[in-house]
Amino acid sequence: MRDFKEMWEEIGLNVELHNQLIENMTNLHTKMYLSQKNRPKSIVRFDHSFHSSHKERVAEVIEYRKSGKKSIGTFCIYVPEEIALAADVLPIPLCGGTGWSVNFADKVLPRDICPLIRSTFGMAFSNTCPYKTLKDLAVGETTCDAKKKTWDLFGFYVMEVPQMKNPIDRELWFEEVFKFKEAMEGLSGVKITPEKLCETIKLVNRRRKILQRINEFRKSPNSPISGIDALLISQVALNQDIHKFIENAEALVDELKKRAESGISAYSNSGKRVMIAGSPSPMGNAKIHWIVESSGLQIVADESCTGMRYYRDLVDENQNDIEGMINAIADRYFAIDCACFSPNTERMKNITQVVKDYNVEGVIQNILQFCHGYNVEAKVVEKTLKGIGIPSIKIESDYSEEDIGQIQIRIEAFSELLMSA
Ligand code: BJ8
Repeated sequence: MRDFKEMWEEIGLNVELHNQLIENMTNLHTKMYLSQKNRPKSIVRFDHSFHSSHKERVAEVIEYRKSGKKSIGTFCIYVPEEIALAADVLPIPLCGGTGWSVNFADKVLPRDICPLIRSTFGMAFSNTCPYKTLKDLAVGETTCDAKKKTWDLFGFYVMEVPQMKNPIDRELWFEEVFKFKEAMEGLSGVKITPEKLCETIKLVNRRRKILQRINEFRKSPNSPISGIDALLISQVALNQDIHKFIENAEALVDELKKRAESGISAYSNSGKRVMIAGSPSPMGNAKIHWIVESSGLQIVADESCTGMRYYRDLVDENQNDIEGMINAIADRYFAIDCACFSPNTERMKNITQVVKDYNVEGVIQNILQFCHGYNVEAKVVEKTLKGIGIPSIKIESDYSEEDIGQIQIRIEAFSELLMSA
């Protein structure tokens, strides 16, 4: 097995602290993922990708950059990957999901902001994020207040995401996407051609389509894949080399097809079908998914940016010139229904549709602590669900393990309520 110590030292990591982080991630993976009884065999490819995110994947990024190619760090699914890739710029998602790193952020950021931001910057400040020095530009966006003020602090490039969905907002967004294209060309010195952009639009769509196919299986009464494993796949999708991910995901689809035909379920119980909705769960965070499924419920849909919000919509592939393509990209990203939009009626329509399509019997709103957008919007989600006869529960939590017991009690009570409904 390759020893990565030298590589970590070369990119400036604090190897001692980084070893602690790796140990923490390994323990989490063993406890939450490997403890499942009936996983598809090809899921080991994704287990491997989880572990390689600070090892082989880092080596790949270093290799990529050796030829002078550029990379950017991103924190949100509003950053159009197609455009970066078309300029030969590699996007690397940097959202932190580990509770281990949150306290390291406290020397610069307030404690009462969401754990996703604290974890991300905690890794950066403790020199345990391998991608900290492997990017030429950090690309932030004006979604929530905590994020946009943090980008200011560090002087990041910022895309202005409008907060409403009127025609004037769509115009602003198109300009932002166009400016981003110019920024990527400026960074890499590579002019984006219609041919190249068309190619990367199709490539990123392929990743979304394969995620759609994997998640289609969850509509079955005997889902061949668990909700926590579906989360793992989504997390890996954003981290792994896109071609490798598609190859691994295709192998998984073949296996899921066979399992579905033979009626092999990932679950040994017949728990109620639930959806997780709300804040994202970046790699390293699977706490709520794990509690929910180990309490006997089946997560059949995930309405978050580490779920269907990432793969639901595709970019139109039928445009011939750059302007048409940028417009198509802008439209696709403008359809994202993040809670930073007000009003967010699209999200309510989408949730209602998913409940129907996936035969969802109950919804768990997973709200990261201090994520005011999703937290306040939870009332509207609850009302929407009530209107269609679907019970829901809101869980507000961070990345720590302290509240696991308390959440377990609430989820078990919710499960009983669904059983008696
Ligand atoms: S499109 S959800 S990835 S902004 S959890 S940092 S919102 S306080 S991550 Fe997000 Fe883009 Fe929206 Fe998705 Fe703020 Fe909430 Fe923290 Fe968040």
